[in-house]
Amino acid sequence: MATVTQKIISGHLAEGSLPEAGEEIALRIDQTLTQDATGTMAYLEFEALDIPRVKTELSVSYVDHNMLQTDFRNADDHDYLKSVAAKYGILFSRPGNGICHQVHLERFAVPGRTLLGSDSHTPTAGGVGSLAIGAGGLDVALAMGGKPFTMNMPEVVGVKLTGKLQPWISAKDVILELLRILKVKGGVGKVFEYFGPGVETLEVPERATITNMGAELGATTSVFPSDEKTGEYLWLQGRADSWKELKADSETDFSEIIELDLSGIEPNVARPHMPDQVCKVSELEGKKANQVIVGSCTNSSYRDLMTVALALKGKKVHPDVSFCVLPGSRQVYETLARNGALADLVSAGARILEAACGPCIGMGQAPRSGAVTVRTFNRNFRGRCGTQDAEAYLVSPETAAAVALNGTFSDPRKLGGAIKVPPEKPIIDDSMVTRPPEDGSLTEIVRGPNIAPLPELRPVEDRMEKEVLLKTGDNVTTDHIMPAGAKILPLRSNIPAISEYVYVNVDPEFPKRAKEKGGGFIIGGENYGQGSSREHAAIAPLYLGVRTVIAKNFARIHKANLVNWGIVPLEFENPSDYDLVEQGDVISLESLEEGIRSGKVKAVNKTKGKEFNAVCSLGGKSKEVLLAGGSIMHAKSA
Ligand code: MIC
Ligand code: SF4
Repeated sequence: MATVTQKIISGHLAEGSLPEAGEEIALRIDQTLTQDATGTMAYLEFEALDIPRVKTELSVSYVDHNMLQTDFRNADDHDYLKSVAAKYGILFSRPGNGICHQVHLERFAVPGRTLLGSDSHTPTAGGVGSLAIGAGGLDVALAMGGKPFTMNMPEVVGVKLTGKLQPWISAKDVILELLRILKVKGGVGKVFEYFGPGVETLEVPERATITNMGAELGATTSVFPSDEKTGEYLWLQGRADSWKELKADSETDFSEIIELDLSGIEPNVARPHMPDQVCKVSELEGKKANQVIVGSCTNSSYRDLMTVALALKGKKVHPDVSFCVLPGSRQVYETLARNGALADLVSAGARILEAACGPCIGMGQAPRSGAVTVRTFNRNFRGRCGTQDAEAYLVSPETAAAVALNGTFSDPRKLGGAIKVPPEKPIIDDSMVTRPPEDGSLTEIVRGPNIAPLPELRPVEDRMEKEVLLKTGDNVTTDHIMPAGAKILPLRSNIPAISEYVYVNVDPEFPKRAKEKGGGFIIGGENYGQGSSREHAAIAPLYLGVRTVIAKNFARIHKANLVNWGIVPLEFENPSDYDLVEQGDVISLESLEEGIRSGKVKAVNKTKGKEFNAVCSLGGKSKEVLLAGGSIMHAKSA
């Protein structure tokens, strides 16, 4: 008797049997995906491992983030990725083919298989019953090399769906409802597995919207069962052979059950500047909006864009609104183009962008200063849209259509008769996925001048005495630590250059101070490092000399990234000791090696003359990796 999650995990354990939640496990990985913004690092790391060809069933390298070609940098990186893919046996999804998660769901995700992706929204593939997990690039590089992925056995929370969504309400409203209840750290250490009679009322793209944004709960992943709807979706994609049925045996296998009646859900919106600041759209009725954007890996499926096209057909968007649409994949783009829906969107006044992440990661379409921007995306952290003082709101495609038409927040149910978009046979054309040659060994890797070598790595020092360079509050995101956007993203393959932007929107002096002081500590609150999987939020601070972060607790992927790069993640044993430390204090840690092994480190605040204990809560394998100075050092010493 087991849940879908437990079944997939037990079938993929590299050793032993299913342990208790919280214990370290090693999971065999069937598929990997990378995207360009994390991929350049992941492949530089893969090259460093010196393995001739990937050992996975399938590895795909996508180009979807760094798509603005304002100078040579991004284009050079694309060519680097293309050549690496050919050399090592990786499929290369060319720029223009779409957002990694949308394309992977359509073309490659398989029920019951494991997928590790260097992007936090990899769980999108959970929409077809794949166990899909986001990780740092180094973990993905190791998985491509055939190494199992180390993580803690998650608790499996069952989300029991009953009822049926009302017209004009959609999957985005469901996941926003969960975020309202559970908040951005409500899912740490958990997998959310959906079950119950409501499941069959949701099509795969809707399920994928929900699993995608489970990342915002901090969850390890989210997964739906694989049922007839999954079979139908895969059949429409010409992949009926990939289907197999997969469901939980009984409700009693879940560690906890959350019940959600779909019939009672209303249009929701996440207010600035966190995805869990959720209220009902009706509470904001009449508030003026300057920009509306439909797209991102959360809401860019054929179903979503078709819904918007039908809602806008024959109408015009409000003249005060800049309205943009980004299809999630070339498949969605072409299908809409051929069935006329694209013409309806253009005629309504939409600015159509290419199939990519685009404005979701601040790559263009930054709104005007002080703007209210309404997006179907998954993250609304301050400044992520490219405008520091803009207010970003997250909504469903239905609500986005209503706001675009009215120029103000308005309940989509007022748009009139219900719209239903049944699944349709899409245009299938994989010609923008380049397959690697049988033997890539002679392929020459193309390296532009923007590609810099990896920083120097060394084992953890036994004694550290340094200043606190920065003290942050709770829920600090990796967008705070290592911002993205059109100016900074092109530096992803150049650590010395990108390190100049660490914490720049929080404290512009941070990089200079860190260098002047020869490195130091960062003190964090709860859920430190939530959000994206970008390992640059570990590597760039490391380059500036940050070798220990002491926080109340950490988000999963960021903590793993710190360990992978030999940065010590410590947690205050007594959370109130956080108050004992201020920026500028000198902290000393003695006998760190022994402390990491035993799990407890004694810290002395020399400035305040106070002592406190810090916990190093890591499994045995992770401790070894950390002490060696990170995964690359560990792999080399093996
Ligand atoms: C994001 O949505 O923040 C990103 C950009 O896709 C990141 C990856 C990255 O920083 O490259 C993510 O979600 O992991
Ligand atoms: Fe791209 Fe945005 Fe999805 Fe990240 S959240 S993968 S930036 S579309």
